[in-house]
Amino acid sequence: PALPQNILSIQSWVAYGHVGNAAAVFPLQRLGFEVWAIHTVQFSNHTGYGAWTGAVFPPEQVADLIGGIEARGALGDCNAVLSGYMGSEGTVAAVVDAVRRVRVANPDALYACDPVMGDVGRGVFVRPELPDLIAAQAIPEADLVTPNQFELELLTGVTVDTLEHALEAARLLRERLRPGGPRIVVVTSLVRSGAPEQSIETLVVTDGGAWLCRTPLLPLDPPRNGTGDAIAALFLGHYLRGGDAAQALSLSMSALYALLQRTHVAGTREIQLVAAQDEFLKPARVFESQQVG
Ligand code: PXL
Repeated sequence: PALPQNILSIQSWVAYGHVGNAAAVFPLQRLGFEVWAIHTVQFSNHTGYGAWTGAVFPPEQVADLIGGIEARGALGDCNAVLSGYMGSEGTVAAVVDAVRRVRVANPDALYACDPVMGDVGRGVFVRPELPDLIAAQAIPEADLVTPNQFELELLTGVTVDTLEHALEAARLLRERLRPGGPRIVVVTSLVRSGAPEQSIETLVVTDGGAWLCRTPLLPLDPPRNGTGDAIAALFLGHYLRGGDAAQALSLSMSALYALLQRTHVAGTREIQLVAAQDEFLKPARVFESQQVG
């Protein structure tokens, strides 16, 4: 049997609950990947609670840990790098440097960048200098980006209220991803005119076309922290497993729906990442992707 693929995931860590690496590592492992997790912070819990303890690690630590993996001769075995919320300027630079070092060892390694900046309800929730830095430094190295609707608007300047505008903006963003890579844009939490009530959509745009996957909107209030981190991990994992973006969209959104449904029924503040694990690989209820471009 083939060895598992390896994913370097550079994200936050929380002891209690599930955001960042604590939302990404387990789903990826459950999909059969080896995950090399580098934690940019270690907090007691996610910041959605308004209070937490713990520490932000110095960004230089990322390069130090990459150096250690490199010294094991393993960097060439890295199939993909995944990054999420980046708390500071130094973290953006450290992640981009890590991607470059991985690509020296394995030019085929993918970089999946979740450009975490904000969302429709809350506006920009990262430090004000981060959106421009992510746009200038991380996006041009990325092969796969997973902005939500708000982040897509911020990155492109296009107001996204229809499917046509979402497609236009996603195609503009696609052009800014790494030349020579697969250039995949995944737009999450899409709410637009013309869509059925009480639904939420995810849009994928590739060089081979565009696909939409619609799932029922669950009344989760507040929206659960870590949802976006789980989406990025599930999409990357299913994409690396099958190499087909439309299929990865359907499977990852079906898995995500199962996870959020379980969370809704449980009524917990944290996503039910462990309890929903049987749904990650082969979700019981499959929402199909439909081609829209
Ligand atoms: O989900 C993104 C995220 C990452 N890291 C930390 C967070 C959150 C969201 O709440 O608190 C520390």
